[in-house]
Amino acid sequence: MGLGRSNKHKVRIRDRLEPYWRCYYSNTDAVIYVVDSVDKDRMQTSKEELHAMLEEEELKDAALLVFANKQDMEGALSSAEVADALGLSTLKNRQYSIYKTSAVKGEGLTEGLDWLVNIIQENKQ
Ligand SMILES: Nc1nc2c(ncn2[C@@H]2O[C@H](COP(=O)(O)OP(=O)(O)OP(=O)(O)O)[C@@H](O)[C@H]2O)c(=O)[nH]1
Ligand SMILES: [Mg+2]
Repeated sequence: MGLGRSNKHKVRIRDRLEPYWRCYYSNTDAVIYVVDSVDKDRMQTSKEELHAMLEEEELKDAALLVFANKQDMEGALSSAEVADALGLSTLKNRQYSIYKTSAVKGEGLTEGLDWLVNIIQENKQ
């Protein structure tokens, strides 16, 4: 939500919408999780929300693609640091990968999506 709202306001909206997220989980092959690599203060929250979401039964077989985004900005955590902050190595029975991206420069996105397309094709065979 990039509508210039305060964090407090956004958290309130999120708490209201969260119950509806799971309506969209069925028939999901993959989750693409975009992380602001500069927003260190919210990495822990981001970690908790990711792990909670992946506990959903309907996401049991979904591959996980993480974009460590905003790499063009000063102070961005590396993809290894984002992976560590999100606790990706603790994920069990999950196909996942992380790519560093800059959405504004258009970098890293195709690499990540190529990985995902391959995984999904392999899983369908
Ligand atoms: N420099 C840079 N800016 C980006 C990138 N991707 C998105 N943005 C910009 O980030 C702004 C939105 O910031 P976000 O952190 O996604 O959203 P937010 O408004 O902070 O809301 P939150 O979801 O609460 O973090 C927009 O102005 C985007 O253009 C990127 O890769 N690099
Ligand atoms: Mg932000």
